[in-house]
Amino acid sequence: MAELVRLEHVGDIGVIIIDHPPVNALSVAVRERLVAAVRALAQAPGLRAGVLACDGRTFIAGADIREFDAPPGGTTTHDVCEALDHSPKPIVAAMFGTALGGGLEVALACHARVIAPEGVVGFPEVRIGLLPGAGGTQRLPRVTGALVALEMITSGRHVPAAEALATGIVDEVATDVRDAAMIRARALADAARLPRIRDLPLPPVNRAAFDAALGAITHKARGAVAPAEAARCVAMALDTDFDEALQQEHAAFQVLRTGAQSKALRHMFAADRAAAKGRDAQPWPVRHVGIVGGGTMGSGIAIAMADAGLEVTLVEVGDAAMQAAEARIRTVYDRQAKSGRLSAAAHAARLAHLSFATDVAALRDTDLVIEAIIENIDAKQDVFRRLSTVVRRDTILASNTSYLNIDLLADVVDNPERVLGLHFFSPAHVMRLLEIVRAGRTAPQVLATALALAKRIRKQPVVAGICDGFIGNRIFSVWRKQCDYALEDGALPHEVDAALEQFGMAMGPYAVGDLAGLDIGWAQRKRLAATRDALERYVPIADWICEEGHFGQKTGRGYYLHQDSKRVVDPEVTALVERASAERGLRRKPISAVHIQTRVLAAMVNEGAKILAEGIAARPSDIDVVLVHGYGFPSWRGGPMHTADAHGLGAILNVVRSMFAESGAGWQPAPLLEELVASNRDFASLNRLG
Ligand code: T1G
Repeated sequence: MAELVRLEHVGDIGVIIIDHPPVNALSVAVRERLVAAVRALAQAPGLRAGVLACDGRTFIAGADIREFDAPPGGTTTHDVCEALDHSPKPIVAAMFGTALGGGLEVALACHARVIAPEGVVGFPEVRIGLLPGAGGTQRLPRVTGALVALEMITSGRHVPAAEALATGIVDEVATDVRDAAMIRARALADAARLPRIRDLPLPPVNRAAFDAALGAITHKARGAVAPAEAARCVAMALDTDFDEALQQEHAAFQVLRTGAQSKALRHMFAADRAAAKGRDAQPWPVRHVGIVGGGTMGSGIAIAMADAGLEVTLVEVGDAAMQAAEARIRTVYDRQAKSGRLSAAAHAARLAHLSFATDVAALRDTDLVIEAIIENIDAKQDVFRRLSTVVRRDTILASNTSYLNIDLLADVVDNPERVLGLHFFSPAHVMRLLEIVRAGRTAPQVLATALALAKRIRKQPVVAGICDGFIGNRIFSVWRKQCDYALEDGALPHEVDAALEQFGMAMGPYAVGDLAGLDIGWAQRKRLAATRDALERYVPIADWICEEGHFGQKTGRGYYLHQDSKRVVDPEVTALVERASAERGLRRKPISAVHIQTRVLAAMVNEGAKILAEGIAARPSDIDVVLVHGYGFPSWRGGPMHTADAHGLGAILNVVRSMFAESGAGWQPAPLLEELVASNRDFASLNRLG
């Protein structure tokens, strides 16, 4: 096995090289060897200076996340920074790829930094519920200023090389970073200079701006604790001795590392990657994507594909619809260009990837076609029939349907193995979740191709089996019922929304419904009316609102009155809610936020257990990924299945049993949930098997 860390003599420069694939993460073993290499460099008579470099695809991408569950021990990243701080010879970091977290902290403890043009730096720790725990909150402000450091550390964002140079994080951008770093190291040795960031005075701070930024962080964090803790540490740079501040930063890091939120966010880090893992099959190349249907979804999908540099041909029925689709897409790109998010060159490149047609014959040489027309199985089957006479036999045919049976589409084409579902979430060029729906005959290579495409278009994929609503919409339709029951029992829409926003959701279900349009759900309920279990408790409030022609924001009224882009309580809806209670013979009583939160969670988990037992989802963490990336479930809780484990499955099962006693049909406890409780296991034990 290649050496994890080696010291190479290149003339009078010692090049310390880390080789720890895949991302040169700082494991304990790497850290130990890194300290030894820094000391060996110091003692090597023929070496005047050093370079810290990495083999492989990136400079150090941070501490090894897999070690955070183990008790701390061994050489820490702080020890590495201390060794660099005390090096008698200048050491220059040669950065490229993603120099993140502990990797950036180590680089900041070097005497200078060179980065490759496509390299990025950043402190993403808050995204896994942590904070930079090896001096990042104290060194970064000394080069960028406290306000810039506060934003970078509490947002966790990646900072491109040019910005890193402009803010003083790096000293040089160079194509051959190792070479440039050696030149810079030799120059420091010649000048007998050992510049250390810890010795720099903090640049002047606009206290009012800093305090205002501090105040905004907690609100933006929506229940996540790490950003505020990280901010508190950055604030120490203003008035606390460096070494004292390092002690306090390290203590704060340890508290977060062992806390529930970081455990949940580290679970999500692993869950996202498990869901995206390809199977053994080799993916096919995808260069040219066809899209049938240029409405909101089709246009959004076209943008997502063009953003990834794919050729896109969008087909609509007739010139008017085609031009409307083109205008819809151009509007998005023009807005991005106007806001500065898209350069003129990138704007032009994206539009150059897009072509529009009114005949599916234009899709002849596509590698994949995604149908995104109305949610009507007959219309979709027609499209698939026509496509299979036009495209190659190995062109993958996908439907963006959110609940229809993909097998019925595979039935009407030759070579049904190439058919699957690609369920995007609106707006498709923004929302990260992509449900890849595996049909009964979908070939492994087709599934592998979809997973590879998801990574390319920066989507978070989850493979789902076929059922009504796949994973996300099926669970959404179930826990929404618990919210409707709460309305009949005594709550009002804004109270239910407030309870779930307090739980950490971005928006409550009634506010989301008004935003997305209530007519979509209404059409679906009417579609399912004939098959609905007559014994199921059915709440008619949403139907009553829709029967008034109130579909939410787009009509100015839904669950709320929408005035000047504000949501206000609608007394007529309150009257409808009270009427529903009366017609069910219920005496309304106050419903607590905890009651609503617990019922919603139990409903999600119980349906999730049924989905697992039916093989619709491969593992519980896939369900967490769907709810977090597609439905606003707070990531710092780790998704419903992880939250249930933390809650205790026995307690969840008791709530499900009381829901079944109260509301009957549809609320039977899932056998898998009962089995896990009986055998004292949790959903995490199933993730390890998945
Ligand atoms: N530790 C261990 N493994 C890691 C890792 C890490 N930090 N980062 C990535 N991997 C694995 C990942 O699990 C996957 O493995 C493979 O690398 C490719 O990752 C001390 C406390 C670097 C931008 O938070 O953001 O430093 O599944 O699929 O899309 O104060 O990975 O193939 O077996 O994501 O090209 C701070 C987290 C840690 C960076 C690459 N650092 N990683 O993205 O590939 S805390 C982070 C990422 C810290 C200090 C603090 C991304 C990436 P496998 P990938 P990618």
